[in-house]
Amino acid sequence: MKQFAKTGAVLMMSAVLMLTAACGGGGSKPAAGDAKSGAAAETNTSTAQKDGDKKITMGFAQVGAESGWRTANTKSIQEAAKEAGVELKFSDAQQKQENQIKAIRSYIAQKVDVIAFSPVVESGWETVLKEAKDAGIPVILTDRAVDVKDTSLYVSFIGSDFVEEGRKAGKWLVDKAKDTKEPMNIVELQGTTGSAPAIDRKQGFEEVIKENANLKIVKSQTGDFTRTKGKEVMEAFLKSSKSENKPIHVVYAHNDDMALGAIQAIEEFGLKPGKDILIISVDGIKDAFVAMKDGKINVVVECNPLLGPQLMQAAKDVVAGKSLPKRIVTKEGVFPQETAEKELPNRKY
Ligand code: GZL
Repeated sequence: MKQFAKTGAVLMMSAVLMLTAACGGGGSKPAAGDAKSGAAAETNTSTAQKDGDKKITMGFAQVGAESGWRTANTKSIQEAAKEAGVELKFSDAQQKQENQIKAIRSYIAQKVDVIAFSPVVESGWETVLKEAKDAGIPVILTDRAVDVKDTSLYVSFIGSDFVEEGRKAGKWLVDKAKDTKEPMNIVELQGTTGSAPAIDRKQGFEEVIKENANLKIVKSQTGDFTRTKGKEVMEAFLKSSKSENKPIHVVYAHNDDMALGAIQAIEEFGLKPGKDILIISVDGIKDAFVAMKDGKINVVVECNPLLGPQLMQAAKDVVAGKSLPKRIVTKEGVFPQETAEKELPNRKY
């Protein structure tokens, strides 16, 4: 996300109005990629011709299906494509960069009108993005950013400000700890190593908690954004906390799926999540709101996956030759435990 600190051209768009349009018909779950050949399976969502416009063909290379957030993001993109009359070619890279690169190359070969993708990690994209540019195919980034010197390699980046999400998580904890003098040991479940959300959520959180010397990250490890790995890593944290006689007071999970895995580990260890150990999470999937209602998660920082309508509008604009802001930031909130019951019925993912 380093590049965006420089461009500065951030357009705050109210995502809620445009994004609620995304909810509607059912999108099919993408076929899982073929990990052996590395050729991620492609699914085509055919669409009816809309009011005489030339039908746009979009190639979308998705990260994978690693979390509830990702599933909602995929659904939003597929529903919005149908709604917008966009012919969608979709691939699931199973969280492997080489599969995303293969999918982008296949879209270039098929001469699609526009390519969009959520880069699984920040680096290693220059070559394939240059191939798309040389082929005259515009690229729109959604959800996660790339770290490239030449920002002309993509038209726009639509997604959250992950550093700000980390700051929001840190601010909640600093406020929670303001009246205690006791040290609070924090364990961090990081997202996918090298991914923009993992790098930036860590940066934002650390930037804020350094205000309070009692708040210390004592262990930090990737759980790759999945429940399974989140549980495994938390089990290891709990075991070493016992052997080192160093209590864990807070879990900061970079997404809800890892937080929910950590909750299982904490309960199996005989402790009460949300009470013996505070849980801070990011995303805002329904299961996290249920866990908050049950007192097991203390706060969730929202990260909105419903990017489909904004993406389709951006694709139409870029194919029509309109210029796009380099950075489109999605709006999102913070939900402490006490708001969960009231907010739960409003959750769309
Ligand atoms: C964030 C997105 C992250 C989510 C995770 O925009 O890239 O990836 O926080 C998902 O749940 O796996």
